[in-house]
Amino acid sequence: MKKYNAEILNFDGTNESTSLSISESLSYLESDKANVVLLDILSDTVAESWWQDKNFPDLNSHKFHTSLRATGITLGQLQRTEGCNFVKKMDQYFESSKNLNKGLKKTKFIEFLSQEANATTYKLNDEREFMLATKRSYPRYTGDKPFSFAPHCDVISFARDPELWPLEEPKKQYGVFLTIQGAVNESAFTLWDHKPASREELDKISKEYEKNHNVGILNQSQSISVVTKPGQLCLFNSRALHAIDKCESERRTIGTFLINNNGWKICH
Ligand SMILES: O=C(O)CCC(=O)C(=O)O
Repeated sequence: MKKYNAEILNFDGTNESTSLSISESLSYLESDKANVVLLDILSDTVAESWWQDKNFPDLNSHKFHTSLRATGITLGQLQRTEGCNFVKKMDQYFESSKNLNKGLKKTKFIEFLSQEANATTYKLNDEREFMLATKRSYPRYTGDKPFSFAPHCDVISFARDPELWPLEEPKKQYGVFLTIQGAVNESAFTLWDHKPASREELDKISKEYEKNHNVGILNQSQSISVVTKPGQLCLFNSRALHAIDKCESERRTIGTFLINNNGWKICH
């Protein structure tokens, strides 16, 4: 497997420059030998061409994270749905994934992860596959909150309606995003050493942030803040809280999640 210039970052402040493949990077994360891995996989011009790929759908405003635009319905949106709306929303999600994945499978980003992580599409059953990836755009943010993407975590089992949610907790889940363009103010990606235990805790943290523009527990947690460069792939444990600093000009990324469930599976 191809190796890339790599930076390993840890909550205790230790960093190491080395060279790693995607599979090795995932193993480092799984064994807690790394908390964040950065890989220089592309030049900025090639990264831009991956963004321009016609197989991605158009960007839309994000329903819950309003200072973010993304392509397609994401699992996070589905996880917030409760009660009688849930079945309808789930049907919509899987219908849209089925349609969008036809194109997404042909994107360079998904071809790359499929080959280099030996990853396949995560499926609920033969009929229902999870969406593969999104493009994300953070437009210039002029509000008074510190983040363009508020502190959150991505855990496939964290649904608000656990009775209806069809997924058990998988063993591991990692976020993977490719930076296409940074913001002028060098807004960073921050990962905190705090993993909410439940959806309820995550919702409480989100409410606290909305109210106070600050989250108490994060002030006491170790963290890693990094300004990712165009063409750089960032891999991290998405169960830990993470956020994107306020962007004073547009920032763009392409990303998804990898789940270790008898081999790496892609879902978003
Ligand atoms: O794509 C990004 O900029 C941020 C990644 C992130 O926060 C996520 O994937 O949950």
